[in-house]
Amino acid sequence: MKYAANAIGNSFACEIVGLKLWENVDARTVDELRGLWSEHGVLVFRRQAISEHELADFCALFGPLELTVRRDWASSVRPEVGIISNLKDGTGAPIGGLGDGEVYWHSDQSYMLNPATGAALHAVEIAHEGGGTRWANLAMAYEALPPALKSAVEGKSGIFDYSKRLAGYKEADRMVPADQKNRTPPVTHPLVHAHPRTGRKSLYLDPTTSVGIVGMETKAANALLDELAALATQPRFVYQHQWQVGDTLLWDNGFLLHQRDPFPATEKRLMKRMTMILHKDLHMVPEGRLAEAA
Ligand SMILES: O=C(O)CCC(=O)C(=O)O
Repeated sequence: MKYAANAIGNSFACEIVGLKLWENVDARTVDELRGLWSEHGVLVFRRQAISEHELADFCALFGPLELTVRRDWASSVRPEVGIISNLKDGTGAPIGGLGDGEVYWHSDQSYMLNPATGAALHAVEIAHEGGGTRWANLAMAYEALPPALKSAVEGKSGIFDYSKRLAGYKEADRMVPADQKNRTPPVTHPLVHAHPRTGRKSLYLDPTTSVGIVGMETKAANALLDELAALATQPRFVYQHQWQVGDTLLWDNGFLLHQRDPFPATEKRLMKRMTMILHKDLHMVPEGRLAEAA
């Protein structure tokens, strides 16, 4: 299929021009897109007028779709689609999750043993003030680490705990039921991992869930994790997306963090969100162990 892949400004993100996601995307193109996704981390497809089924079917070309953990955020049309919005229905109940607040730098599912690392957002309604989303490239950050920091993280595993993220959430909207918490005991993932095909190395971090480093004293570990997160989210490693209605954006949580700015409650923002289980032989998927076994 014919399309162009253009770098967005000076950033690492890439815009794919010329594909209509509601048409059949052939296997060869999927393979090429997978390669571009692995290289760039963020792929942007603009002006996509697609239904939830078309969005879900496109995303499923890259890996099995995960049902959103928050069943109350799931679309009634296609349950794998999650609704991210501050809008309310006719009874005043939220139609989806995450409200209008800031969403701190994080990597989705870092607290899971086997995180589903593929993600997509499709913009249906956007905020005209605030509500911008940024991605930080942890492969670029790894490459730029001073040698002392590179050797400090080499061979180390971080400890990731969902309870930390929950403690940071202020809105009832973001609270997760106790049974979900019980299903997510602390896990470990290597702080450095490599792409299975290209060998490119990346950090794997999540400031909203990381609580330590295996075999390191907690205070020193957290100081190191804070230093790495501050370094990795410097503007030179960050792409800020300028949302337009119809944007469909894929990102890879295996080597990216993301963050969202708050926006005024008077704005109306509606995003459709997908999660894909990417295969570890094709993508950078962090290896997991239960923390108590580490
Ligand atoms: O609303 C956004 O732009 C980002 C939402 C987000 O952080 C997520 O879906 O994980």
